[in-house]
Amino acid sequence: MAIEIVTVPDLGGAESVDVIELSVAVGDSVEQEDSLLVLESDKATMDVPSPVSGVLVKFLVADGDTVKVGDPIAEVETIDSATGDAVTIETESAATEAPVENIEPAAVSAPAEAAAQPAPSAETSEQLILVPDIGSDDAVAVIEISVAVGDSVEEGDTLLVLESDKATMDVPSSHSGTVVKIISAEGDMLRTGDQVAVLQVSASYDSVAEGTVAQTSDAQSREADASETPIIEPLTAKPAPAAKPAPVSSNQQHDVSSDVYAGPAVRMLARELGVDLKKVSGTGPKGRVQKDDVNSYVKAALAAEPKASNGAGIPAVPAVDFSQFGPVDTVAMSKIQKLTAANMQRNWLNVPHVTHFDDADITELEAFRKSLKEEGEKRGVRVTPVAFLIKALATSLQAIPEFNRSLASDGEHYIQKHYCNIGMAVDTPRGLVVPVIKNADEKGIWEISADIMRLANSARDGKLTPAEMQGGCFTLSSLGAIGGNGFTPIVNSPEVGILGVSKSQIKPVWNGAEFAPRLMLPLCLSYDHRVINGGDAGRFMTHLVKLLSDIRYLAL
Ligand code: CAO
Repeated sequence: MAIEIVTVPDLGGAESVDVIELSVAVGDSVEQEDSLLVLESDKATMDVPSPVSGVLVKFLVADGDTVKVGDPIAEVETIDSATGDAVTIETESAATEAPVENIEPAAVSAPAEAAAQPAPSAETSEQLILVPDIGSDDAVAVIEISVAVGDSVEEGDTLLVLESDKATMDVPSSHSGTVVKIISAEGDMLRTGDQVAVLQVSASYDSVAEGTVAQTSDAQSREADASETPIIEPLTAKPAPAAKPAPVSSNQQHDVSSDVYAGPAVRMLARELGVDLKKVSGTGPKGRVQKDDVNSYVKAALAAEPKASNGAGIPAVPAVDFSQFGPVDTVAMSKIQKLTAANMQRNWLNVPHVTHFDDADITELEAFRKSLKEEGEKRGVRVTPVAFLIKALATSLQAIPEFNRSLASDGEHYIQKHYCNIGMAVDTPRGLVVPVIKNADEKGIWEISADIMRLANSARDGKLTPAEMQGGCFTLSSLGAIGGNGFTPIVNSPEVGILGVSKSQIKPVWNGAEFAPRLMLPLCLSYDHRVINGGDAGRFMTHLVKLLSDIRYLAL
């Protein structure tokens, strides 16, 4: 008898690791490099492969144990490499005591051939696979059926996966063969000994491997539905090593698309992360999927996500390495800038925008505004065109209440507001913020001007309270002090309109008799075309222009 003691290999610097999975059962035949168990450190998992082909005699560790380099972890009885004969191990199993002379000559002399290409006339029998000892009397749920009827499976391949409150476990096939019936379904609650599946197995293989146990052979009459045929209870003893067919090629092992070679810990991780294990390439022995494979898959998926979609199936702008063209810095965006970016994109994608343009003649307004300068200094208030714009907007919202609405979330109603708060975009070093001038319809120019100064200063000092930025009905974005002929502002949804204001300029305006120099203020009204139609927008803009061009109307 030749027993190989398997020890913990070099752990790559880790002092100790945990045993997180026993990948085979005592008595199982293993090929050289087959994973015996899985170890896990803080950083990685690793399979411990069998150094030899043979039969697992015993584990010297248990799931959950902590081990270090050189610790003995398993005993594997080797196969005589010169003859291919198994070195019989001492167990209580009748099957494992089967004398070598009971073995079919072909299986002994050319096991690989026998396994890979069974004789066409070989008889087959059915093998019922039961739930192994799950260490508890409680029923556990079937969370995954890992094979389909017609699939070829190798002994040890996972047929289905069970999950209790505490752990998941693979139910391995105790035989090699073809799945002819799956008895359990996903969601079933199973106990030790419950029926799982029926395999069609080679009778010659079984007569050798299982020795003393009778099998029903009916290869000629076998139909896919095994329910019509007697089912043979599985053997408890494991096949003698020599009787195990030589392993099929790795392609054959993985020619079944539904066959995922992964342990319970990996399956649990995949489920937690919502990963379909069939899409993960295994880098472990024989393509076994390991935790690192699942993690790499998730990382790759996350990295690829922006390329695939930008929220509405829109292709994202490709990333560019600008440093190839010249020196660059990567600067972190402020919280406000990130929020603004997200809001702008959301509003741009959600709102069908239309922008309506007009000019208001503010020659008289400016003359009046300038006349307020002295009194403003006494009051400590500076009056700019923005105060008149806010007052004119509030008045226009009352005249054309369609602009004081929001679309209800059901998309089938709108909310008509009976209050009038005007948001004012303020340019600050940290980014764009929009404080709200409350009840602007009830305030005069002095009060509105005081609000503008207070809120603009708070905004620039980063001292706005959330309440000062809430409740807006409509937004004003004034770039008049900066410049420009016009722009198309983005609606600050769920508001339905925003007024962009550009720099006023003296322009020649035809008065019916001649061109007269007038101070013209460019106005740009963007609106949500789901709520506002072009007629509403035209009426709103005309009303606004009238108020600004003749501020006496503001007093009415
Ligand atoms: N045309 C010409 N001059 C204008 C003007 C216009 N449309 N609007 C304002 N001005 C003048 C003012 O009269 C003032 O000049 P005086 O002192 O000689 O009277 C000067 O520009 C400076 O104004 P201000 O910016 O200090 O104050 P304001 O009331 O005009 O604007 C505020 C306040 C908060 C709206 C402004 O400072 C601001 O931040 N604007 C940027 C808004 C923005 O970023 N919008 C884009 C948002 S993204 O869509």
